[in-house]
Amino acid sequence: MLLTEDAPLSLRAPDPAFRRDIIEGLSREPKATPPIWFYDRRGSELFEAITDLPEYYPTRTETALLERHGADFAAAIGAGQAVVEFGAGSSRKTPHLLRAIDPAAYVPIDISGDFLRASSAELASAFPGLPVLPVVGDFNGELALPAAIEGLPRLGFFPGSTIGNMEPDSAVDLLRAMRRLLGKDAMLLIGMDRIKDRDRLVAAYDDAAGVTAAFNLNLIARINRELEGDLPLDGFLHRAIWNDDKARIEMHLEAVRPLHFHVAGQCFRMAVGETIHTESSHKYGARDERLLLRAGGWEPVREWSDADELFSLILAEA
Ligand code: AVJ
Repeated sequence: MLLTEDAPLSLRAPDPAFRRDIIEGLSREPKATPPIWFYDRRGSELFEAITDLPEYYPTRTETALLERHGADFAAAIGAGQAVVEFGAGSSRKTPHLLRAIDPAAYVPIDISGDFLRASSAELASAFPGLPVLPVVGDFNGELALPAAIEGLPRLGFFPGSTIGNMEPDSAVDLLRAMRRLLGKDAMLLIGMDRIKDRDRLVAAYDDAAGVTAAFNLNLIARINRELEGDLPLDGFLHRAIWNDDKARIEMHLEAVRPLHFHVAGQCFRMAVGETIHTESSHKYGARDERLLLRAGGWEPVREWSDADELFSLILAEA
């Protein structure tokens, strides 16, 4: 059963935070914009398409882990939890977890209201009797959990290696904020992407079909549409590079010629080869994962990984 507390915010109107972040990001040296702004309707669709690409191993590897280890989750987590999912998106992985642990409520949190409403309705019909309480919001900001889950034990669910988008200091801040939000007896099931062969990593973010390029370039189209921009779509190239020092894939939009454009009435210039850094996707070794969790106030208790150790799911306690 789908239970919405208030009329969800419509995010269709241009978001003042989008404008602020883009102007600030383009004014910076080097230029860098936050990855949350990829996910308008088209961006969310393109991300879904990315998850099906042959080169993009994280989604299918994590989904297989969730399918395979249901009995382990049931034993380690137990039934009757309020499952709070951060950045729920289309929630395609969630049914595997919910079937395994038989929770008392499901609270998906996502910044894209349209996507969240559609996926919550779908999930609610697949789990009749499970209260589904969507929250539209940015989990990097202040959030309140629905009153209806008060008193229930909580399991945070943060799949997809979304934590990898954050710089280590912000990742630690977010883990601590989750711990505060969920309470002192909570658990957290989190997905992290492993450090691996460089070519395999780069291919996952620069696929042959060009879907990731379209996803990156869609930010340009969105800026033009929502912020009265005049950035030339053919003035930018998609770049995916492995930064070994920081153990992360970086996505950039690189100017292919000298550019001069406007956003919300402000003027910007880029030299040939200059980039807008649009996303970082941090990768972790097994010890890095545990160190990050501990720094964020969570003690790892179990871990599941595939045979090739491409991806891991870690269960931690507050
Ligand atoms: C949604 C942040 C996990 O970093 O792999 C995929 C986003 N960007 N391809 C990732 C993404 C380009 C994805 N996360």
